Amino acid sequence: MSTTIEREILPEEHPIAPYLRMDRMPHIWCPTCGIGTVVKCFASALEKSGIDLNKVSIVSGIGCTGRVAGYMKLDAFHSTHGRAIPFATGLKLGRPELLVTVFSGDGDLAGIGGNHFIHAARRNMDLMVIMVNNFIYGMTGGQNAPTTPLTAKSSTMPFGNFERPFNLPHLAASCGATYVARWTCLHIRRLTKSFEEALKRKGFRFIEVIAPCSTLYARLNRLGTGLNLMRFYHDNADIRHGADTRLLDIGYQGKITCGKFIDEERPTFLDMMHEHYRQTLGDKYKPMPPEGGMIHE
Ligand SMILES: Cc1ncc(C[n+]2csc(CCOP(=O)(O)OP(=O)(O)O)c2C)c(N)n1
Ligand code: SF4
Ligand SMILES: [Mg+2]
Repeated sequence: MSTTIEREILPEEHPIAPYLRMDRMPHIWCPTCGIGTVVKCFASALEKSGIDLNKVSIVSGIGCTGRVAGYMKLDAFHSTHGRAIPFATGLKLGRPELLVTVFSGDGDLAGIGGNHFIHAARRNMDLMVIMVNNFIYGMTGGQNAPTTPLTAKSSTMPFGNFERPFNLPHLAASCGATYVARWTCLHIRRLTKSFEEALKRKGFRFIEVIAPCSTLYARLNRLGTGLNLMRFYHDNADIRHGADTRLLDIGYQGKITCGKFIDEERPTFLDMMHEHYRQTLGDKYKPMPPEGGMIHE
């Protein structure tokens, strides 16, 4: 006799339903895709942090991951491909009291949006950037991304990739990011804790999450389903906090070094700007909008 308890789960019963636009469900993601897991961890971190959700906004670019902004019940902006960071930068400068998060894919943030990424890190722009790295352009058919590991197959590199991929934690750290971490979708508790930590910090915080794209990356490389990739993460993820970011390259089906690599304080773009104008203009400097103050209250 089956012991399964069958009952209807109402949308409002789901623990993260209050953080989602349930009227947009069902979502577009494939079975065993990793993006939903990252959303769950982010929602849990928001809940645990106790932050006023009216002060949190989320900006995405385009892609399967880019859909996140449309599904989260926050002030959300689904911007154009590669432009999540400049959009978020404008938002932060115009409304400095907001906690601005960016949630997008590896192609969006490191491919077409790569230039914006490096400059936001260089400026220590006060943004929390979550990148779902599935090693491929998922939404558009599995094209090679700047993260595709050497020799891995993609739809545009059917005989295997021969371009050297980015080591993104190293790119972010060497450009000036003040918080840098990497996890996989399997590390749900550590990832949630990292999100919580980053939500409470200032400056350019970058969290890379290695996630399965079961439909394209896994299929083109005959790696099985998302579950097989989760097993792979289990056997091959190596947690090394504070590891030298130069050593974090990811080879095809190789070890994935995870952990928190950078956590340091440095004045943000806005701190630097206010200080500079205060020094050069003295009393004539009237910050607009008021530093840290509410514009509409
Ligand atoms: C200017 C522009 N160029 C190209 C595209 C097509 N496009 C949409 S999503 C995407 C890739 C998304 O890849 P990634 O950011 O890794 O997201 P994923 O789907 O893997 O989550 C591309 C090339 C577009 N929408 N706009
Ligand atoms: S194509 Fe890949 S990244 Fe996009 S929803 Fe499907 S599994 Fe996820
Ligand atoms: Mg991708």
